[in-house]
Amino acid sequence: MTSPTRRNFLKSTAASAVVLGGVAVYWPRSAISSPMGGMTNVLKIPALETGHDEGGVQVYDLTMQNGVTEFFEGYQTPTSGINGSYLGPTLKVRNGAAVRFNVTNNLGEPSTLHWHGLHLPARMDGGPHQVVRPGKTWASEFTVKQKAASLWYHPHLEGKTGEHVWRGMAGMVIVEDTESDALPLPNNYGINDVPLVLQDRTFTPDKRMDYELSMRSRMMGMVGNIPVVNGTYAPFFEATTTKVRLRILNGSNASTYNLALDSGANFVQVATDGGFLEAPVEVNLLQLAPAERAEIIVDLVAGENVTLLNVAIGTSSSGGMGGGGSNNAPAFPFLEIRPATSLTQSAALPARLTEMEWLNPEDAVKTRVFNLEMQMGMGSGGGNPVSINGKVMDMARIDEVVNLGDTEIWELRNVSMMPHPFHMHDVQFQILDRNGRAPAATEHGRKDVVMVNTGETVRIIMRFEDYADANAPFMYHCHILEHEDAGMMGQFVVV
Ligand SMILES: [Cu+2]
Repeated sequence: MTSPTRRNFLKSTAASAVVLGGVAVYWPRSAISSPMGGMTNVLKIPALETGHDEGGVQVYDLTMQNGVTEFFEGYQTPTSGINGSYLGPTLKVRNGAAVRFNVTNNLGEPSTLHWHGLHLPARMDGGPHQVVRPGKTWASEFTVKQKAASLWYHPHLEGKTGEHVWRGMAGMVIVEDTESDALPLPNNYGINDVPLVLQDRTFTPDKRMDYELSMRSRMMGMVGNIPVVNGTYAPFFEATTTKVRLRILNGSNASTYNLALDSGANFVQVATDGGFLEAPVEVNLLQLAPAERAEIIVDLVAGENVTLLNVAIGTSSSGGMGGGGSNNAPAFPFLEIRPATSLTQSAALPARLTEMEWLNPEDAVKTRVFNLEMQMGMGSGGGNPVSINGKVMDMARIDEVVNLGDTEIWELRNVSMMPHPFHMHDVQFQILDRNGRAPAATEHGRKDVVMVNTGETVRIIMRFEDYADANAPFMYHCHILEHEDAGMMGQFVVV
């Protein structure tokens, strides 16, 4: 389905191209049509919620609710959000702070709210066991215990996560600490420190975004054909400083984005899923799988517009289905950045951002193997389309038991015909290697999602500190939400 588009780009004579890691990347400027004749809508910035103090606990009131959102002028699209009609506020928390998230469910149906990337007790995680019934409020209370990072939150109801996220329920979490306070990075929220929730949605002719799974989307995940950023269609952002920091979340259900600037210029990545890289990394292309985050710094020139694109990627070297098994989206613009004619000078980037404590494979007491599997022709055999180690998610089954304090290696083997973004709850991990090769600099940091490509074995290492509870499991799963909903998920407890 994507191959005709790719062929068109390959034939284009006006294409810019780079080769990165043996993969050719194209963004033919003339071929990218701006939606509806231009990027015409001001980028929405989610409200910043810093909570209020109740006896030393920072309290955040969050209400899951239904509403309508005007993506297209004159059309009221039914959606769901948190404290609003689509998406939710950005929650700012501090390392070391006691926090309480009061989650009220006004959806008229059960849901949950999961704190993706946060290190907390399993009972506070908002996973499929922490169902919030309609009309009820669930309090998630814990002490923030991790470094500065851009995290997020979204529903995690068994079998319904894809639909609930699709309707609009998601938001970002920003953790700050003394280290992030001290770094000379742009940190003026909404001005030069901008959250970008990247998503794609499919709209009907009357602009509803119905969640109806086809045979294809059951297998490949729900992929839309209209990009939205912070719930904004065809957005632009007016910048006033020479550097902007973009906190980017791939908030899609199933799409992998390959981000570049239309100028082909480099930008600087400063953070991965779980916080700062040790040092800034300069790139001109950044791949984000579903649920992955990155913070990047973009240099701007007064009066010169620059567009953040999703670019098309040629995957001729990849095995299986000629690369057609990937969910790489075709080329399109996400966001036009319009610098003012006069910009405030931003500080130079520091050479070092943080110090990582690198986990040593020799300290690992156990290696667990996770086979990521798909079965084609599910109609004939009646088997489940996706599984991990031959098993489909069972809420009543604990798959793995981990000992508190242990360092472990998890060996993720993709034996299926498409890439799977693997996510684990509880802790941030580090990538040891991909098929024996060291990870790229862009993912050499704290991670909670890792793309495992077809035929690839990715080894990750983590240490299980805190929060032992034999009766409350954490999840691990594919973050293509339709795979998760179909049971590509398992449970572990820390004891
Ligand atoms: Cu998957």
